Amino acid sequence: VREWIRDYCKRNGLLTLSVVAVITGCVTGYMMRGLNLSPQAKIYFAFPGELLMRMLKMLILPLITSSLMSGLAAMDSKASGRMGLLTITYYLWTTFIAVIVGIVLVLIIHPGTGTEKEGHQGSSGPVMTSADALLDLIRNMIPSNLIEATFQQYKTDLVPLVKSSLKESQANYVYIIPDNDNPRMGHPVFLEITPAPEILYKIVPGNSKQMNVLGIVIFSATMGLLLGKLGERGLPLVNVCQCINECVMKIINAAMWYFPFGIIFLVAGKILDMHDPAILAEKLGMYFITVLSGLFVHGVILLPLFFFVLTGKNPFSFIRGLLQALVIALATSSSSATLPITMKCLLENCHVDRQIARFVLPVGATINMDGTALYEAVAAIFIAQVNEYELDFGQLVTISITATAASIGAAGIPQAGLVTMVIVLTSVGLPPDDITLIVAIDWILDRFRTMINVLGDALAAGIMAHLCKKDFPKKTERVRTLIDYL
Ligand code: DAS
Repeated sequence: VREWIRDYCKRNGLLTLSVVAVITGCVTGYMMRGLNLSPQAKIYFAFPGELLMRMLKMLILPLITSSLMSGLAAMDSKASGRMGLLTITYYLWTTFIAVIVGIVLVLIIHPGTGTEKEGHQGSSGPVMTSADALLDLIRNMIPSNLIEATFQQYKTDLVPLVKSSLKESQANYVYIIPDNDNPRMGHPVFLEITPAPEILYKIVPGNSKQMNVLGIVIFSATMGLLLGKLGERGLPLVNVCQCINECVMKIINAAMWYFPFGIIFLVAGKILDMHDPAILAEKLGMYFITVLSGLFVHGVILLPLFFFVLTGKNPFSFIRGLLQALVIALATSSSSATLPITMKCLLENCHVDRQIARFVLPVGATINMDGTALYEAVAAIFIAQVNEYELDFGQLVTISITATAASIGAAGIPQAGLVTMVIVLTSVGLPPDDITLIVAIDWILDRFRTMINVLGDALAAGIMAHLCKKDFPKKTERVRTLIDYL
């Protein structure tokens, strides 16, 4: 028995602790809601969880740049070019399939009928149009400052300023764009002001320069490919990147023992902030079920099916090796922040080729978001149904394309998918401020769609590792078949 316990703790100790931590966080959060803590006390209580998020975010820039630069430089350009094409094709294909699943389900379940919009007024603030969002998406591909580009914790000093200016307008939700140098393109955030006795507020970071991990990926991938072409001359920098990559993975191993502790406070802090569940159940129950069932169909049926068809291996034994990453994705609702753990699970539990994991994962964490694409399509059609606005077939096609594009632009940070949804809504003439109908429960759905995002990236790495093994030439026929298939 002692042997078994020791072996179990070695293999699944951290995972078990993390799952127990999520459950403990939920229970603690619900139990503490009765204490009616002050906003300040809530911030202090959630502090260990904030440390966890900062630890993970600290690792993203070194991990993405060192993985991509050393991974791509070490590959011969023909192989990495073909693998890149295969990976991008697969990502686009699975994201589009996720959107179709979402559209079919929301048209069958029809959650938006009979949902009156009582107590919902449009926002009175400036609204970011889809053109703004699209421009912001392209802008994010060329980061003006790589270091600043990764993450910025949103400053909460904005809220007192906004609260004072909001009382007279009494708008339920307001878009605030506090960025002075470029007000229309800066940092749109959603402030959720519920007409409760005291004002409850939540800041959802907008789609803006603090989120262009996409730019870092493009920069690092380009550098990696160019380094590979330099041959001998590029080796010193490739070695530096490999050393950084190894060190980052060691830091992750050390930091991981803090995660269960941080998860408890991260989850409990979110539950403390949550609105009265009764309000949610009354308005958005069916919508919530529609999104979750779409994510289930895509994540538990379709993605494993693709994995089995393309590799011939059992997808669920592969997924078992990813459980730690999926729990972190659930706890942090950030696929970029989960990236270090996903990388560790792929290399150590799933034994995916390091070179392939280093390329497929960082690219996937920024542009491959099946869960987000599905969610944005469902949310847009739900909002149309609430507005009794009949969408024709052409508009459904538009939604499927814009939801795919918007998910590519969404960064892997909490509730980023909520912001890029502006593109989807305005593409079919829906009022973007109707996002406010779903903001209240977005933070819960965000966790589940982030899990599917992470799962999609990791399964893609497993598929590419199978198809793009070292003996490339022998697999050419197989690769050809896959591209035809996709
Ligand atoms: N939370 C995002 C992620 O990290 C997904 C989203 O916001 O839709 O993948």
